[in-house]
Amino acid sequence: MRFFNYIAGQWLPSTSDRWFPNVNPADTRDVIGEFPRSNAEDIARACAAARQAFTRWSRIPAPRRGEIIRRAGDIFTRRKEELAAIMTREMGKPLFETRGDIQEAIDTAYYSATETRRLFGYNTPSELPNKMNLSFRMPLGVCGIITAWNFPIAVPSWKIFPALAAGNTIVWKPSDDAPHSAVIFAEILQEAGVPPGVFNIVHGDAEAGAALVEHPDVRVVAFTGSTATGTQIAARCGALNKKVSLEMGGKNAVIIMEDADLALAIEGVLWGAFGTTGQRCTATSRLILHAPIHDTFLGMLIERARALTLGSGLDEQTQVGPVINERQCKKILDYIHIGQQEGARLALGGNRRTEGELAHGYFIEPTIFTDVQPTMRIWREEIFGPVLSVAKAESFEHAIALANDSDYGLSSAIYTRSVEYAFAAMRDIEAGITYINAPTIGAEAHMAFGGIKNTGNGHREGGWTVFDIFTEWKTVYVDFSGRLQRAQIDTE
Ligand code: UN1
Repeated sequence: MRFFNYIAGQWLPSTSDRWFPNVNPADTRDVIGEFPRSNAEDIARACAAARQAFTRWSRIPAPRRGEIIRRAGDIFTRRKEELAAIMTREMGKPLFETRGDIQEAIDTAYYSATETRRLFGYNTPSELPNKMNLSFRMPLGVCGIITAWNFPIAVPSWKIFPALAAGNTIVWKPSDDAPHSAVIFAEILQEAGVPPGVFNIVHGDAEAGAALVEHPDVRVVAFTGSTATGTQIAARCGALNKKVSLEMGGKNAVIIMEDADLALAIEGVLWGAFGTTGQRCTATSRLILHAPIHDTFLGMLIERARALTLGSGLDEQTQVGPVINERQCKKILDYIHIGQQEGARLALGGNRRTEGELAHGYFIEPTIFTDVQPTMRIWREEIFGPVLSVAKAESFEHAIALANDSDYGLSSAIYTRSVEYAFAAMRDIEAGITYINAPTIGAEAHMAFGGIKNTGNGHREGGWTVFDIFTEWKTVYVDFSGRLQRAQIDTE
């Protein structure tokens, strides 16, 4: 079956007439369909449609746009089960997770719809008499959106709904590992009443992504993906004077102190490290254990991680699905090899699993390395797979220092019953997000989401902060004095 780009409200093939297959990572015999491998010409068509649609869309009263977005939330709710199965089939994570992914988009739709009544500007006294100073938010125009496959609906929704709410139009290049979910996104927006041209999808790989970044009509690029790609995009956007918002890698640490509720912490670490098969930018990939509980906790953790059920995400029993593709599978196995060579101790897992049905997919066992030193690559580099590196901390200060010894700064967590440790950690951990007695994953739609250091470039999606990405400020001076008043000069 062939799927198409969505441009100006129509389903169109690429002018390249090239296609890429979309394959189920749990069973590569299962080919979902072929999608257009689009080029710069397709991008130009989509941008033209988005540019043309902008004037009308941006002038619709924001709360009316909000009604359309709210309707999209309703349709996502209605199509949740069907869409969850589509997502799981193309990107692997278990159904209970894809349902959650869609719920995050529903929450974001309702949140964004509500914010259309609160796109506040501000006013302030003028320094001159009979003059009023106002500021309000303006949409930018065409937004270029480029996303990853691990949250095929939620993460795009963090960008798409607020961008639309603010009055922008969109060209979206979804991941080529999750293009079918994007097709459903378009169907839903179409049914909700988003006019043709306001929202466009161009499928493809880096060629289409690069063309989108370059296109002169695109005023802001919002990207979620690897730090390597994001950094290149930022460089181009810098040269082209475009606004750019980046959500990139993570190497998220959890600290478990000796006074923690260990049973609770085990649940948090298992979910943080092996949920979504470790393929989240917020995944727990570093575990810092306070020395007094190091051995006990590790024993408990290994026992529980060993019992996790691997399999197709379409099977309701499955706890850990496949990794996304051959390339990632190889990369993760390479890192496991690197960890062993570096001298870390492989305490659990480490292998690709190929018995029975698993032979047809990309399954890697939950893997735990202990005795990891902060200089090791497995401690420093984002692996994006089910691999957890464990280090021992002699004290609270040591734990914080280990957590902060990272080039990334997205999510973090501490398990403790101490008010002193908890509040010091909130202040001292260098990350965009810190959880107290909860895993590193679990962002909510109405809270700012993003990270510091190599994780981002200072922007925050989620919450009202996302409107800083998708709007520009207009400053207005209204002089009703009836005479020329020169600022800074006519001060008497
Ligand atoms: C991501 O991995 O790109 O809090 C986003 C979480 C999810 C979002 C993850 N709600 O982990």
